[in-house]
Amino acid sequence: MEGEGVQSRKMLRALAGERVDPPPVWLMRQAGRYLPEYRALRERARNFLEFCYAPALAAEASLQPLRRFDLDAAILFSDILTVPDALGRRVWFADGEGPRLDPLIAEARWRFDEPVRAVQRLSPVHETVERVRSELAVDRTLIGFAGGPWTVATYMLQGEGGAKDRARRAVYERGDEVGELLAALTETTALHLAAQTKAGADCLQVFESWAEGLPQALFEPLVIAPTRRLVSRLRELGVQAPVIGFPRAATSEQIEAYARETGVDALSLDTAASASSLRARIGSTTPMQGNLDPQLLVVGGTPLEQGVRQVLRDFAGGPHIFNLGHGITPEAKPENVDTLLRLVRER
Ligand code: 1CP
Repeated sequence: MEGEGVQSRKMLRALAGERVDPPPVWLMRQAGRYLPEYRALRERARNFLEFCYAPALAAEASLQPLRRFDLDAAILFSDILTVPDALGRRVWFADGEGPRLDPLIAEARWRFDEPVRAVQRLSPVHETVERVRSELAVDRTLIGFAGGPWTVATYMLQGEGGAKDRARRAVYERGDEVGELLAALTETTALHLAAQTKAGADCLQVFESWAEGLPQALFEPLVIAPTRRLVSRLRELGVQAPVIGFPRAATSEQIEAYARETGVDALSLDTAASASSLRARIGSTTPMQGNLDPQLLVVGGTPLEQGVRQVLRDFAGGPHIFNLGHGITPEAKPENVDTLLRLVRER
């Protein structure tokens, strides 16, 4: 029926190639510390991973931004580092320092569990998806996600985010083992994403947050090939949901190759990328998401207004999902999100 059911999910229409006007909007890290209600909820779990594995709390965190703002989509509340945890690696979140893991590169023999067993451990995350879908309005899209294999591998290899120097060194020094790690991550991630769609996720985003700084010779084996395998494995598993790829801070040549060769259905662009010049390279039909500077949600005012208009102009050549170029920061002001929504939708 017109206006009801799945057809009314604007983000899915944009992902199917429709130029929806005004574009659907969601914001990376829309659930998070900039919201006082998130900070209160977060205190109810002993640590961050426990929070991610508590379906009632995680579902509430996913829904909080939609209770406050008229966003077109909810994103599962979880983290990309649940996958290494499920693979049996130790993961913890030091307050104010970001994630930490026991680094594989310090070990003579790399051990991690079987993908099928790992994904069973992620069942609380899949239950969160089910809970969010059951509470989410029928016209809102639900996004499932995981980290890209290389991005998650960098955390597993060197034990933290930031500079990937030691992870890259491992690629040169222990290439076969890195290949096995990427294969295990690709399979686990495919099973994890398939379970999310089975639980009710409408579309999927693959966060390749550490696609940056790779030499040309490594982008293909570390980013493109594992992503292509991930997407084809998803299709083999019967998953039809569209997949958005986010190759953050890759060069425009690399983003173009990623768009052409991995099989992703849509591209999420980071803050520095230019939608109009990428459109000139890869055509007007690929849905593109992005890419307002998250700092503008801290600053607000005229710079925010100019930034929103600039993004709308830059993405006007094809299907667009309005988003940030990277996650919201804890300093963002919630009232600036209201302003952003008003600016995107006013005509
Ligand atoms: O309690 C807290 O506020 C801890 C901060 C936090 C939050 C809110 C972390 C730790 N993870 C999350 C949730 C999260 N992580 C979501 C939830 C859904 C939403 O968007 O609202 C998502 C999609 C992620 C994905 C994620 N985690 C990425 C990819 C996106 C990106 O930012 O590039 C990455 C790289 C991570 C690792 C991670 N987990 C947490 C932090 C602070 C980080 C990044 C730190 C780093 O290594 O630089």
